[in-house]
Amino acid sequence: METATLKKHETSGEKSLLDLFFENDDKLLEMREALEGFQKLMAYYKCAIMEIETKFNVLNEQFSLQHDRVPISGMKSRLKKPESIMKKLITKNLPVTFSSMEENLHDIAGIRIICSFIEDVYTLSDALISQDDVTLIEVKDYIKNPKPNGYRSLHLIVSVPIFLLHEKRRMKVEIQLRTIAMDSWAALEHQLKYKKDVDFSEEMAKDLHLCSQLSAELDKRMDNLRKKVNI
Ligand code: 0O2
Repeated sequence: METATLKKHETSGEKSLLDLFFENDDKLLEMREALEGFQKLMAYYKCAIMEIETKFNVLNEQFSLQHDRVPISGMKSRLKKPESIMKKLITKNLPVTFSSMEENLHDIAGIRIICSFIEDVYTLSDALISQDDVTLIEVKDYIKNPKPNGYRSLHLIVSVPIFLLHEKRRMKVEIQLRTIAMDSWAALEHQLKYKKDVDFSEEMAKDLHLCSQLSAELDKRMDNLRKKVNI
């Protein structure tokens, strides 16, 4: 199988990637250093995600001991893809460098916390930002002030220390806290929005907005019930 692939490659006249690399040793070295630098930076962001995840797991555990229920119904994390990082820097007319990535992009590491009730969103965010190693950089409260399309969530940008073998670094993480209802709306809206061959009419946008209002009503009523059963 390998021989067949090699033969095809040889006869096509296409240059081997290895030949391209070794044509210019300096370039190869630069490329390798850049790749290693990128992988290292992404590993630091991954560590920051782990730190924040641990903090939320601890809060979830402690809350469950006090209230006999868990405030976190789900947690998802992701590292932004290299092509999305590049696209964002270029679109914002920013230098495409590692320092520019760290300085200007706040959502390379992202965590989404799905909460049971609306009050849990604020309980957890208050508990997190009051921790003395967490620095709050920015808050966007799209629950109190939803986006015009109806999007609701609480966004926090924080920095958190990660402890490496010989150094301590602060890394930024974007945290999105939302209820199950907010998450369902956002997931469906995302699917509808990214169906590129469908024109999103004004009427459909209105409908989507109405769905967001209904989901806000659902959150409110559920939270009222929670208060009544006192959990
Ligand atoms: P992904 O793949 O989720 O990361 P900024 O990042 O600050 O330059 P912006 O729009 O001011 O841009 O940031 P904001 O408002 O904090 O929103 C960033 C993220 O929130 C988005 O990430 C989405 O995850 C989510 N979000 C914001 N608005 C909407 C919305 O209308 N619908 C849905 N479904 N999600 C939304 P990315 O970068 O888009 O992508």
